[in-house]
Amino acid sequence: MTSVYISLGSNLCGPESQLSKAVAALEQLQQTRIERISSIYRSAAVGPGAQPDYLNIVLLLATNLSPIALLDATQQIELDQGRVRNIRWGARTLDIDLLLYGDLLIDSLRLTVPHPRMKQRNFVLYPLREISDTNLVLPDGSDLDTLLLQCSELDLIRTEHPPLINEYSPSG
Ligand code: A4P
Ligand code: MG
Repeated sequence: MTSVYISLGSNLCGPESQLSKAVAALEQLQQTRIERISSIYRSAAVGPGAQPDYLNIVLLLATNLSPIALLDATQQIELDQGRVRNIRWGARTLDIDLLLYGDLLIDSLRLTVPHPRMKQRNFVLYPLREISDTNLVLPDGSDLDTLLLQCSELDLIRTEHPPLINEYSPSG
């Protein structure tokens, strides 16, 4: 199985319940197991216009699905939860991004891995650090601890929400 990190974000229609529904759907994915799940982080929206704050989490999966099969599955979960694609970076019920797929570098029409914007985003890097045991090294040689030094934690709030699913919380 391959270790895959994904990020989930929501800023519409009850973000916390959107995230827990998505986690429940991911649990049902064939050939895939949820290994770790971060706390929920709140941050201001990066994107156009006035938007509600986002809630974000990062998950570690172990999967036998190919990258494209996993993208198909996660896009279906987005659609099932009422995701409408209109404005880039507009508000959304659910966004699932593939961050890292093992050590693969992917640059195809539908999929770029590592996710091209993950290195600048505190709402991705901090939860990623929370669920990784060691200093992760990305396929391009950059490492998570160095990326974190360059990425301000400002305005990122680790929330007190209970873990989405108890047995996946890193501490429990
Ligand atoms: N795609 C390519 N690579 C990937 C990948 N690694 N993972 C393609 C997932 N999808 C990938 O995505 C557009 C297309 O990207 C997909 O069809 C897929 O084939 P989308 O989800 O339809 O559109 P989008 O999310 O609006 O665009 P984009 O550029 O992916 O946005 P981001 O970078 O995902 O940013 N602010 C806060 N605080 N928290 C957030 O989570 N998220 C966004 C979305 C903006 N601002 C945010 C947050
Ligand atoms: Mg996206």
